[in-house]
Amino acid sequence: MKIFEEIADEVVKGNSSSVEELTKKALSQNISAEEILNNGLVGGMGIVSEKFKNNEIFIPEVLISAKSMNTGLEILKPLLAEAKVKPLGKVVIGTVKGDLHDIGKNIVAMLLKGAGFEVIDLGADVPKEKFLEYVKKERADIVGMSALLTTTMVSMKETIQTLKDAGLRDNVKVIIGGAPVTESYAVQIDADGYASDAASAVDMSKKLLNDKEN
Ligand code: B1M
Repeated sequence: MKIFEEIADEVVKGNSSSVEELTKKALSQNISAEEILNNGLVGGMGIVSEKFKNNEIFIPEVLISAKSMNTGLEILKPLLAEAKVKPLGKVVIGTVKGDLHDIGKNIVAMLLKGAGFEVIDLGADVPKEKFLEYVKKERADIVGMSALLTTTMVSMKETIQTLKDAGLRDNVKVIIGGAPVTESYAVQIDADGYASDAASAVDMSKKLLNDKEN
């Protein structure tokens, strides 16, 4: 449908006012909020995600597109809640204790939202007890941890141990990332997945969710 292409196109351009206008226009044409979300807004963020992965666009453009997607999402939210549209899965995400770097984590959170996940963002400097609390409280499918300092990476390991001690490790998939983090570190600390960038984090989260359900 042409209106979906138009919404996606404006998300890619990061044009919030057009996204708002077109989202309202689509609703006035009796198109469901779910279709507008999946085909328009998420469709647009999918293109953004690919372009980011291929180095065709960079962080500022991703942030502007995500902001415009959120403008549309805010309009649809009450309708989606009413229609009980089921999110893909629930992700609790945060930057680990002692670490204040949150730019990369925020991009990962935005792309996950854009891909249809419900994201509970705990912010930065998140202690292991808080990850545990929210995994329990929210019955999360996935817990995502970000670290930018070599000195804070150990908090990822400690958080996984905390989940194990609470008997919850098998209920949740763990994905980690951040500049100093590597795939081999993920294996070493018994995480389920590692992603080097935000778009790969979305792909990995979808894979982990699939593994969890099967
Ligand atoms: Co800091 N800092 N910093 N810093 N900082 C680095 C990380 C550093 C590499 C700079 C350097 O020395 N060359 C260095 C770390 C060295 C190390 O340990 N390896 C460093 C240091 C030392 C420090 C301080 C200790 C400096 C000081 O005070 N002496 C201090 C620590 C504060 C603290 O956290 N307790 C500090 C402070 C800061 C600022 C507050 C000034 C600021 C952060 C602001 C903020 O985030 N709100 C800052 C910044 C901006 C940086 C650099 C310049 C940029 C980081 C960034 O945002 N990159 C950084 C140097 C660098 O990386 N070149 C540096 C852009 C971002 C999009 O990339 O976060 O890697 P990134 O995220 C990517 C991927 O890694 C991945 O996807 C993202 C998007 O593609 N990813 C995930 C991230 N999280 C993921 C989670 C996933 C999956 C993928 O799954 C859940």
